[in-house]
Amino acid sequence: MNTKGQKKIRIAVQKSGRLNEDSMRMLKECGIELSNGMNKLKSSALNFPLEILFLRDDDIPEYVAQGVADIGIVGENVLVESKASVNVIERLGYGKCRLSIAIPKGRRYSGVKSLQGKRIATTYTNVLQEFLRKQKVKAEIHEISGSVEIAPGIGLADAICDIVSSGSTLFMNGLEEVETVMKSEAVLIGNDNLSPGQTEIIERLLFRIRASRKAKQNKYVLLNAPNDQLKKICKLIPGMRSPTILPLVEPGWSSVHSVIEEERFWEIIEKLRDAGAQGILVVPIEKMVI
Ligand code: PRT
Ligand code: ZN
Repeated sequence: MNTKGQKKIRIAVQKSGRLNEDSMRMLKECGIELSNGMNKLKSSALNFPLEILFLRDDDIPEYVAQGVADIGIVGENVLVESKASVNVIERLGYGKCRLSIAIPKGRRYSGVKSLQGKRIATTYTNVLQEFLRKQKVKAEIHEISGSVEIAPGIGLADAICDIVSSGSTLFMNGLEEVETVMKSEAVLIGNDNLSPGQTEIIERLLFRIRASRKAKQNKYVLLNAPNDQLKKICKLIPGMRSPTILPLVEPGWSSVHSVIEEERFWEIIEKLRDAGAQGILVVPIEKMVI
């Protein structure tokens, strides 16, 4: 399908499943309002040149490659398995999981060579094949489409290669993770034949996605500091450019405002307290444009 010159982009999103909710939340955080419910096959944005196609995740890479959709959101595991010719535009930071090989608990395992000649059940035959080739291991790959974790228990395979996130599915099926084949998260993919008009719309969307993600990774912090400690405190919270310092009515004290990274939150708060900061307030940030 030729989408060149269009002043609108079509994004493919998983219709239902693990990536649907987070993907729709991300679009909402980008200020995108939809014209109808999500039970339809497609939906148009009311305030952005965007149309959403709701599809099964396995179909998304190929539909984007063919230009049925211009961009799409899919797990990297599905993308790599599909071998579709698309570009990864942005890693989105949700839907994190790993594709791992697991064997029945207690079975002897002394490295990847232990898989030589074994039967491995998986939905991800391409990814597994490539992994085994790189490891120079020859094993029998059994393609099954669902409930991979029960394959060893019913004698269908010696090992499995499947998606793991918390590990509880493996645990409940008496399996033990022995190799990580790939790590995965949701990615925004794009057709490699987009018009300048479409690229511009995607850039606008990306700007919003990044601002929302950045906001989540940071917190706004306000605190009171004795003036003789200001230098030390400002060093701990340098912020986007530099912190804001406002004098308090009480002599010898100032209010300091800045931004800190969520990841280093506790470490920084402890150091701020040690440096004499008081009345520390930490506030979520809605959007962050640098
Ligand atoms: O219907 P459709 O084909 O669109 O969806 P699907 O059923 O094929 O996929 P879905 O919705 O299960 O997953 C979509 C994507 O979410 C995957 O391709 C991954 O990129 C990502 N993802 C993140 C996961 C998981 N976490 C996950 N835990 N996909 C699947 N699982 C399953 C896994 O297959 C196993 O059965 O959850 C189980 C393991 O989870 P834990 O927490 O017990 O380890
Ligand atoms: Zn699927």
